[in-house]
Amino acid sequence: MSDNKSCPFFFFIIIFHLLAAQSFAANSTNISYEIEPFVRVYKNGTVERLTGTDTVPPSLNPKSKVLSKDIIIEPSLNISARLYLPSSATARSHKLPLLVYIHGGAFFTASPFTSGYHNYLISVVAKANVVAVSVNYGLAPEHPLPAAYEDSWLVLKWVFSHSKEGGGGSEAWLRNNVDFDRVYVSGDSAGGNIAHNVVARAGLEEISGVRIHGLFLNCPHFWGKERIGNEASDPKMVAVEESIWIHAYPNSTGFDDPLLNPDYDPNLSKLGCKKVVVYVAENDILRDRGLQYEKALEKSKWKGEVKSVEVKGAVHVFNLNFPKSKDSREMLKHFALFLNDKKSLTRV
Ligand SMILES: *[C@@H]1O[C@H](CO)[C@@H](O)[C@H](O)[C@H]1NC(C)=O
Ligand SMILES: *[C@@H]1O[C@H](CO)[C@@H](O)[C@H](O)[C@H]1NC(C)=O
Ligand SMILES: *[C@@H]1O[C@H](CO)[C@@H](O)[C@H](O)[C@H]1NC(C)=O
Ligand SMILES: *[C@@H]1O[C@H](CO)[C@@H](O)[C@H](O)[C@H]1NC(C)=O
Ligand SMILES: *[C@@H]1O[C@H](CO)[C@@H](O)[C@H](O)[C@H]1NC(C)=O
Ligand SMILES: CC(=O)N[C@H]1CO[C@H](CO)[C@@H](O)[C@@H]1O
Repeated sequence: MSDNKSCPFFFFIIIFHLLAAQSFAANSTNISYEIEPFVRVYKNGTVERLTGTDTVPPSLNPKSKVLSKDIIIEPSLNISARLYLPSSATARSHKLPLLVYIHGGAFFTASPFTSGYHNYLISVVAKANVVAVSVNYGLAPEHPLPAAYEDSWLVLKWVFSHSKEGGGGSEAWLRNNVDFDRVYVSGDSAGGNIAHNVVARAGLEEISGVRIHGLFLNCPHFWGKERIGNEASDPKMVAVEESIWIHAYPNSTGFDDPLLNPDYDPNLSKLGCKKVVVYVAENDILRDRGLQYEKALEKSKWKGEVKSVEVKGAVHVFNLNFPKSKDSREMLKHFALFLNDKKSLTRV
């Protein structure tokens, strides 16, 4: 479903992760800091986003007939979302699963409107036959963390305001087409981090009507103070990961903040869903954290099912970069089965 053209945004990320750019902190005296390939922030406050700005409007996708539209959810905070409806939803009125998707971009860049994410959501909605809400949360540095967590939580509550218990919600695509017992949350990279944290919050705050069935993480951005696995072998990428967190969340408690390192979350056992899949890529500095996340969940007394899938020879968010590759097609198939609650954990 996705188009053939390589998406500059993801492409840059790959180049970056492969070559580990020479310097992440720029030298020009006018630059406050730079995190390649995401953002450059000047001392005078100007923010330049280096990637993720190639946006496309919502549309009726001619091939899949997936329909999309943009809506404002909270005008005072400028929180919006792009909604997706599969072709089956317009023909019949049976209820479908709902995917709440949270995009990546190091907390600093990209949006649901970035072409790569738009194309990806279309491919998922068509393949899995689900309704989707792709969250447009506030980005650092203008909106430092925890803004993205708060914004995404607000969107989740808005979603569930359309359920029977939630009442109120007036978005017809959700009211008419969604089965609120089959809501899934997913995200990649920084979005995977946010996705985990909103589902964790859903387990702690019993908001009426909020029941999340599953969580699907793709190369999630977790980290920690101590080096684990192969992390130490790439000091440049370690520095980048640290720079991202320091600048995205100046007020965090550090690299072992439970928002970044679930090993230190005393409430992990209350994660608010029943099943989790975490995809990791072999050649990704974040691989070991993804695998560690599975271990942490298993060690906690969480009463759900967690499964990791490591894709050999793959790079960070490989499926977004190379949507047509065999690995990407298999992952999409797996994701679609997961969203339909079918036994999908055969491929390991
Ligand atoms: C740095 O800022 C000064 C003052 O605003 C300006 O004159 C100069 O052109 C800037 N240099 C660069 C490389 O942008
Ligand atoms: C801030 O600095 C950058 C780089 O020197 C310059 O391009 C930009 O115009 C400046 N913006 C303001 C508002 O001064
Ligand atoms: C609101 O969000 C839109 C979409 O992300 C963005 O283009 C716009 O600049 C934002 N407006 C304000 C006032 O921040
Ligand atoms: C950090 O916390 C302090 C105290 O609560 C607050 O005044 C400040 O705005 C925060 N900084 C950021 C970047 O969020
Ligand atoms: C754990 O959950 C309790 C409420 O159940 C909350 O007060 C506390 O802040 C949570 N701890 C963390 C680290 O999130
Ligand atoms: C020429 C120069 O000063 N390069 C430096 C730019 O910044 C990076 C990161 O701090 C340094 O590693 C370079 O040596």
